[in-house]
Amino acid sequence: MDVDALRKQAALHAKPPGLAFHYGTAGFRMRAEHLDHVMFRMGLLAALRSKQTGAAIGVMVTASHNPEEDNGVKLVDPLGEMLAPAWEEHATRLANAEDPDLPRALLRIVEEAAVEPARDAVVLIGRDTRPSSEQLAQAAREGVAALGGRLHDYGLLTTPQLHYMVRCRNTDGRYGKPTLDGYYRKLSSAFAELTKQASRSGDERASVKVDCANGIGALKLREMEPHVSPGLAVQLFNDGTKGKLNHLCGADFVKTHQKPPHGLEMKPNERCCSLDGDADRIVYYYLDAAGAFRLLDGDKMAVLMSTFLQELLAEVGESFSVGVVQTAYANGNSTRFLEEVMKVPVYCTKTGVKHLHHKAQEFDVGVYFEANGHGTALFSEAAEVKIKQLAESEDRKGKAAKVLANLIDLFNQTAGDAISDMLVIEAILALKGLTVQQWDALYADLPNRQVADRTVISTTDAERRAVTPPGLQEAIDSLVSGYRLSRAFVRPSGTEDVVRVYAEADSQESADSLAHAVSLAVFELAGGIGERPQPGFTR
Ligand code: 16G
Ligand code: MG
Repeated sequence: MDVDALRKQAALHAKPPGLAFHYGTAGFRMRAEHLDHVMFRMGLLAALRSKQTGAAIGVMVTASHNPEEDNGVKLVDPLGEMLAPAWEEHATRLANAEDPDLPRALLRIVEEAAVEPARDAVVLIGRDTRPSSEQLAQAAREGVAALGGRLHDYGLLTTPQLHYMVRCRNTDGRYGKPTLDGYYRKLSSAFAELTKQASRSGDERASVKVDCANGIGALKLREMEPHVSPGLAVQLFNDGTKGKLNHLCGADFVKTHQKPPHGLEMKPNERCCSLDGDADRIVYYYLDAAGAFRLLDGDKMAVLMSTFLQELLAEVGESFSVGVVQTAYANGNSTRFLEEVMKVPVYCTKTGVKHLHHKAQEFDVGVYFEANGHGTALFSEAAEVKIKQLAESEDRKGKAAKVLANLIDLFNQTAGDAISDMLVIEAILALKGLTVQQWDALYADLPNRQVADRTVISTTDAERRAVTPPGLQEAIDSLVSGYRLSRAFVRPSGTEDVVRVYAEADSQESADSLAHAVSLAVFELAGGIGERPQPGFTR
């Protein structure tokens, strides 16, 4: 390492004094103006990780569903997965090192992680549409170059597309071609194969309205549209030409407020969905005949997908292990339906895709979803090989295996992907001849409410029980016991400076009132700051 050259480069990306940085649930996130040095250093870190693994590493510049003024960065590991936990710690230390200590901080990582500094490094970079993203991507590129790494800059990409590119590059093309065209072709040909078998009444083409959160999803769906248009009409809204990113629209807005996004006109029974700002989350919704808004969130998607996969697996007749992975936010009725009606084993992990993904990898077929719409299905290599082999035969088993084989290609198995999930949902609805209402009717959601408070607490049992402060969990338990079909928990957010409060019960009034009572208990017992929680606020 040429320390003098590095110091000179780093001096162009000086660390602002007095701020602490943390590689959180999904990387670094904060106001864009504080991130220049973080980006440069994540370029350095990606180069080191690449030298250590001998594989291409991804750097994604995005702050997902957060406001347009924010930005962030996350690193993508060789198989398209989230960065390994030990490297999250390296990332945090590197981002916080004072400028004069930077070379030393780098050397410490080289030693602790046994990096071979002379090895080649390859780093793939992608960014979302935020105004700050291009300049921040440039800082990351300079970081990679400062350690002699080779760069492939993909420019504008959705987060899952970057995950896909990384995986393709590191698997000699077995996962697909590491180009946008490769991504569109892989997904659209699997989608076409699947929907070819669907028996829609008449020649009516399926159609879906998509709220793109004024983000990258709009650009990429527009590019993909010609590839899927024979089977699916995609109408784009909030495509970034007028509105502000994630403002009053997008998957996070729709899920937390439980109402439609601005900028999308719905007619009763039309199928609509919302992506988030980097297109790794999706939720569906519609207006019922009475004009009421109905949300189909990650739990509804998990149920539809796992039910369909289970039916196909039963026809194929192999004894693959199957598991569904959720978090504490999963609606209680979705978990009950999966366990009691579908008889699928359900597991609960901490919030954050990396935790769900990790758990889902334990199964031949693992479906994971956060209620907020982030998820996918994973297939073990053994299951994929077997299924693709069975798909060669022309009998009944072979037919089911063919559908499964196409689903394997349609799911983005690197992380949740709104575009891929949308195509999976559309394919399943078409194949099963289900309307959005029939899908919704698989089980009824328990009314629920999420609020936030600024306090300090710690949790256990997949974040479902509070350990500190003393007395808080007892207070929650006693409040919960006053409602029917109720459940509530609190946990510190891993991405924002708040504690999240979740409550569900037999009616919306009860869920709201329980959420408010629990947030008051949190505020009082956990040293809340600012105003006392008011009833009815949602964030
Ligand atoms: C991030 C996470 C998501 C999590 C959300 C809220 C990834 C890729 N994304 O978007 O999984 O649900 O933050 O987390 O991990 P929080 O409740 O800890 O703030
Ligand atoms: Mg996102």
